[in-house]
Amino acid sequence: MTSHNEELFEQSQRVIPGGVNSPVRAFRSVGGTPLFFQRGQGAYVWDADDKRYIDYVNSWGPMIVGHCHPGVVKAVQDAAAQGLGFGAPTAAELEIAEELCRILPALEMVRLVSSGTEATMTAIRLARGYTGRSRIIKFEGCYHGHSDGLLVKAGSGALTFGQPSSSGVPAEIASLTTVLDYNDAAGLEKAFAESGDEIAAVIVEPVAGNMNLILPKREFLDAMRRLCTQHGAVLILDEVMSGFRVGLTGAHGHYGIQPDLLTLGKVMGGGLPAAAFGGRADIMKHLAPLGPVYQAGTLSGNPLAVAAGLTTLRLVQAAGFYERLTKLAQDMTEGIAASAKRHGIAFSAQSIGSMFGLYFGATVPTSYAEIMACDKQAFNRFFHAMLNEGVYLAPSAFEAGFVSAAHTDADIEATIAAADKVFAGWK
Ligand code: KE4
Repeated sequence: MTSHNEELFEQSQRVIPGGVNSPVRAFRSVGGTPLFFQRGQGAYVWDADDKRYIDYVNSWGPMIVGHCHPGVVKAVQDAAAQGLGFGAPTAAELEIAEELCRILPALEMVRLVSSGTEATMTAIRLARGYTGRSRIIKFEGCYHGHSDGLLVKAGSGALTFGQPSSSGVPAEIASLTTVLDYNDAAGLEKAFAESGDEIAAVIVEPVAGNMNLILPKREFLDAMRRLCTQHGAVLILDEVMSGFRVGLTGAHGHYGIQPDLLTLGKVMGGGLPAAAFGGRADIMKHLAPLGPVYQAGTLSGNPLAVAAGLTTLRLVQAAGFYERLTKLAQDMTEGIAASAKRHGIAFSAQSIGSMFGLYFGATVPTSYAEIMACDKQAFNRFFHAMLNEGVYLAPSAFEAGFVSAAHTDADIEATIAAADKVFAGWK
């Protein structure tokens, strides 16, 4: 019998390029037919054939309290009853801005936008406007959304397609972006030694999640902070994914590194389109209408997205919230890795807070090159085998995974059991 996913995908491809509204959803990297989800509840999602999966994608990070959390749904419904959008300031936008600045000491001021791409694109423009310089530094495998200057050796969907740089990005734009190796402090020192006075900003995922999960080395983060300060460059920490996922104060709080600008998204919108950028007030005051750096957005601060985000931000501050998610992610990665070891399969895994990485390679990767040396085909085989067992992992070897507060110990045990069954039949 034809799957309804297949029918929907076949029809979607006639009117939507690739049948999807974001490339990584197309399953091109792992093969097969993408799943069309009809509903989510807690830790679970159901596809068009009404098959249930334990969800470790969490809509790519936002669903940290689980799908359809009653408090989030009610907040959105209550906001909707008052109006879907005004294009004017609302008290709720003030409330979420104050909450963000209270939770994250890196934020003296903050502005809301509707996507992580907008947040990072604007942070780069702001850094250029503030410094009067044009060059930016990013790191291979890091993904910061799809603005032109950042689609240069990007991660996530761009990396997944093996086309790290996008066509349509003028060479003149790409030439202003220097791409270095993640965790290579010496490379960063060299770049600043050569052209430190030209560098407007360094943008980095302080915990990388778009080439799979890569943790930063201490000397890498320290060099970045020291060199940006020394040369007057703006340090932008892109925590669109890691923010509120590594812990309440993100990767910058976990590692104790102070950015000049910070970008946020995903969790802070609770699944709806809300993102933000912020940081030092002396830089943020260069933004229109105060200063000469322009940025705008019809939907910025949308009341429904703010309601979902603010409710989520309150829920994640519950006592023990992150301790529990950290343990769930640790138990799962340790359980799956132990199973792979029992079955003699070259596999490793790690987690930080509610994020995790699964790798078909004997040791946990610490760089883009080590990620690329992992067995992608083995991951793809594992992905589909786990899907058959009712476990939905990210449909790409180049993505981090996520647990939510709705996942239970039983879900983790079921996931480990599914992996053990898959590994038992691996040879
Ligand atoms: P959006 O424009 O997709 O809201 O955010 C872009 C972005 C910026 N910075 C980081 C660190 C990000 O992870 C992202 C988006 N992440 C991907 C998943 N790896 C979004 C999924 C997709 O592209 O469909």
